[in-house]
Amino acid sequence: MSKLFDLSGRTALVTGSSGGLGLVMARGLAEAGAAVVLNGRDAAKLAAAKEGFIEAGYTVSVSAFDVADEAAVLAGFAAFDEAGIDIDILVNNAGIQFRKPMIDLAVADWRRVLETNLTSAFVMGREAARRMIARGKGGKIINIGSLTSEVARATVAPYTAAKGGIKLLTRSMAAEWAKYDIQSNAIGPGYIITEMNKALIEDKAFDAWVRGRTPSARWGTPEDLIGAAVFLASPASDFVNGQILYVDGGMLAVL
Ligand code: GCO
Repeated sequence: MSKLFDLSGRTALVTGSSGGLGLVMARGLAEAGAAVVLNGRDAAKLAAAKEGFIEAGYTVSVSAFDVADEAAVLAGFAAFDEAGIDIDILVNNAGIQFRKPMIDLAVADWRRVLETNLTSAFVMGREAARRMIARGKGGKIINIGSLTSEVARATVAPYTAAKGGIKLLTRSMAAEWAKYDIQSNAIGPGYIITEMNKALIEDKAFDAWVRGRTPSARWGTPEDLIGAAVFLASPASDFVNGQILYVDGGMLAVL
């Protein structure tokens, strides 16, 4: 196998990985050889996810903390330091959705989405980069954007603002950390079949719109993201920095 996509000897932390896209990307990174650290808020769900990795023969550990809580993030990284766990690859995947017309939207809900989907990526990125820089061996940061990193959709303003922010946070990370051999990029998933999108998938009109609007004429699956995640985590992307790689069946490329 080509070494280009080989992640053996690396440790990857994937936030929000007790389920959904995070769990599938973590599995993909493990399959490419990485040791993975699963993260989420629910220790029981994490423990269940960990079992699956152990059964598959992967190297796995778990770390339960809320990425939107700075003190919890600092404690989480302090625990990694203590345990001698060096994060070489950080996937800032944790995210939430909250759909409401903007004229009815409360500031508390706006903040909750911005903090979980954008501020967390900054804080996690900062803590990971501080350590990558100190170790002097570079690293990989993969943020999760969205089609809404580029275009808006009614009822999801805070999510859209956060994902637009992810695009330029990713470039800011590249601007400041590329010289330390840290590559910061993002994946922009299109419409993917996940729990978060359940209401959209079950809405017949929306489902028909997605299939009609997407050149590939289908929803994406979480597995569709693995190739991009492995690429951006691996030596194959060592001169790629500040980009968003859209995995959207071509949706953003056409009207
Ligand atoms: C929405 C969805 C989003 C999209 C995704 C597209 O309400 O528009 O919940 O999560 O699925 O981000 O890239």
